[in-house]
Amino acid sequence: MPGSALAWEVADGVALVTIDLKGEPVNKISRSVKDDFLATLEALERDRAVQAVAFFSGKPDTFIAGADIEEFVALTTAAEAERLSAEGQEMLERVARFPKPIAAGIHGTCLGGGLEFALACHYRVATDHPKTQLGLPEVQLGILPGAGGCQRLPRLIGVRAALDLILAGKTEPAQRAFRLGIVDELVHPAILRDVTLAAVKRMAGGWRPRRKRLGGVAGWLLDGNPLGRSVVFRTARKQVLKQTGGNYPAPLAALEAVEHGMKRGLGEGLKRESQLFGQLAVTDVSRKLVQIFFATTQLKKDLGVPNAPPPCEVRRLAIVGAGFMGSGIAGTAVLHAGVDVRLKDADLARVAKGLAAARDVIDERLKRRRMTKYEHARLVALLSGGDRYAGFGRADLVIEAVFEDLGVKQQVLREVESVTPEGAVFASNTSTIPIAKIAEASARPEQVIGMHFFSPVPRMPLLEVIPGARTAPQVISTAVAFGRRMGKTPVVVKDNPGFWINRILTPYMNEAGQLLQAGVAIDELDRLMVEWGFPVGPITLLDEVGLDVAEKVAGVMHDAFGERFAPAPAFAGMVKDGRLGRKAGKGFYRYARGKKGAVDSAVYQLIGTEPDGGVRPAEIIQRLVLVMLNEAARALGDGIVRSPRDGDVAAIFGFGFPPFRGGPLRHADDLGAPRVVGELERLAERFGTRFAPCEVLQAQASRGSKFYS
Ligand code: 3H9
Repeated sequence: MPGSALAWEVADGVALVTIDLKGEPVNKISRSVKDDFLATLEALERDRAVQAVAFFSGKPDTFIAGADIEEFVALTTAAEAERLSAEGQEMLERVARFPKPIAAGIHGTCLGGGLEFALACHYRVATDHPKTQLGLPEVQLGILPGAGGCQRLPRLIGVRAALDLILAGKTEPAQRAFRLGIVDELVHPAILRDVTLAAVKRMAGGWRPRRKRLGGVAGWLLDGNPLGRSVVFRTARKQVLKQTGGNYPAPLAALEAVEHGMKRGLGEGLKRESQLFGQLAVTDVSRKLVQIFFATTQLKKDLGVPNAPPPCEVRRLAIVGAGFMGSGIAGTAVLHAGVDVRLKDADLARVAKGLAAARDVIDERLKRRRMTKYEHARLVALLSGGDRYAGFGRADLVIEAVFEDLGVKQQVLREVESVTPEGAVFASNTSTIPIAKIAEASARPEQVIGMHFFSPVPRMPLLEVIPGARTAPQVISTAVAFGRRMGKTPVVVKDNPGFWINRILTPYMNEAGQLLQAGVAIDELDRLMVEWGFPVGPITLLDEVGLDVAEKVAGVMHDAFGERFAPAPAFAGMVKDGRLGRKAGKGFYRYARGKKGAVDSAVYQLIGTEPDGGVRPAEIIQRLVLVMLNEAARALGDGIVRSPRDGDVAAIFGFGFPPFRGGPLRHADDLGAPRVVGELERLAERFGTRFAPCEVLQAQASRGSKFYS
């Protein structure tokens, strides 16, 4: 069909169908693509020369990326969204019941509606290429697999394994999808076509794939009978409630759709699935999560400067400082960017420890069976180290992760510049020191930049990239592009004390200290903020970051911004008492063998308070949230981030600002500037000028404007 996303040819009784959305980077299923599918199926059914059908993608790296997200977010009512889901299900029912064998030959990402399509096919072959990833990520968009995924996946691989994938919105590499039984054959990309065609031909001749029930006796006990399944559903529900705190409706709805279908049969299951899809698609939570998806997608293409020059290629990375940060950066760079990494520290014992820690990052992947032994051996061989600058002569990028002290950092910078090529980029992993200050010691300040990683590096997705006043545009694009290769989300921020994350986090932490002083219990503070949607509360976060580190940051911020950032007196005695947090085994909480225990009540004596329940929960939340929103608005006004989009994505990825609230600036929009300003003014009257509403919010309140139009 001219203009269709699907094209086909028949050879030897098999129709080879290629899906390729012209002018689009990925294949996605929109209404018009669905119509193309239906027309194609119709023609293939009629054509007597066709005995079997094989589907492939015409895109190099994607099979099908799912339903068209833009299409379902445009829907305004639950009824419309339910209809969209029901139509998708009908189309895939047509595939599942097609009278001739249909196989999918999968190479590249096969997600959401794309995997649901593949599940409806009668046979699946996937390539063992790293780009081939399969999953149902719908819950991450606040919806559920609404084209039969909640029904077909558990029937294929068992309820336990299916829930594991669906409820977390996980994406699995092809090897694991094969082990789980999602795909029938795993092949090298060179033979994908031939193997898929051979399989459908065999099926046309009467052969049927025999799929083993996976999971052995335990699998049968839990998955293979209704009693076992009810245990599985109960356990899963408990876990979901614990993980989502009731803030994300999609995983619970997905669970309901799966359970309904397993109890009442496929037809009833499909009906419930589309009803629930309809309800979820128009929730505010889903809207927020979709906005974050598009914001991060936009950021992927942003090199951090207007008309960015192409980044320099980084083949060798050198790192100075083999401590916790340096080794984390080394392991992550090898794992994700596959570059040669040279680690240097003052003595060989530290280097050895750093290399072992970097290797742990790679080993972890092997243990979780996310890579082959061969791939593991190749990556481990990329790591090396020493106590001299040997090997730095070939470095394209050097990241220093030494002690947070200007003199030490400048000394390292001078040494590095004397051993690296002219064009090498020098990046400082500083959390507080201005890049322009560090660059004062440089012979080539245009090559100096900040790359602020968050701890622990392998797990934390954000990277703040900080150009100094003289940093060259190409150095910015190089740092951004390399951060992205490391699997991070880089956000370019202004060279200003605390950059973005510490700027907005410090007032929040200080306010937590004020509340402790006012008699709020440590665990109550944490519990309230977790219920509000943060992954951990402010006091647990302090213990994780380390009170010595937090104290240092707080001091720098106080010096830079004055009274508004006055450190909370409650924290003053903690460091002196050796209560540095988790790493010291004691902070606000007790820690035993790496595990967090109960609140250490001795802390109250140290602070000089007794928890007395004196501040109402609503006021605790209001003070903590508004102090952060106010500073975020002010910092945006100061140009610390380039846009509300960058600020919100960074807050979500940097310290887990609740994604379903869209970020601090989006949340301020939701509350509305007049309300935020009014509440801040009332708080300022009671507690002082640290709550005084910033100019940006006041201007918005008087003009009726917002951060996002
Ligand atoms: C679903 O399937 C619901 C069903 O269960 C039921 C329905 C009834 N839709 O990320 P990239 C765009 S929900 C619309 O830069 P990469 C993306 O915005 C869906 N657009 O490439 C970007 O556009 P632009 C479940 C989409 O190689 C361009 O494609 N699926 C979609 O780094 C390139 O994207 C998902 O959640 C889409 N589904 O990563 C998967 N997918 O160039 C979402 C991509 O104009 N997608 N675009 O800015 C992804 O995770 C990544 O895009 C992917 C490619 C891994 C596929």
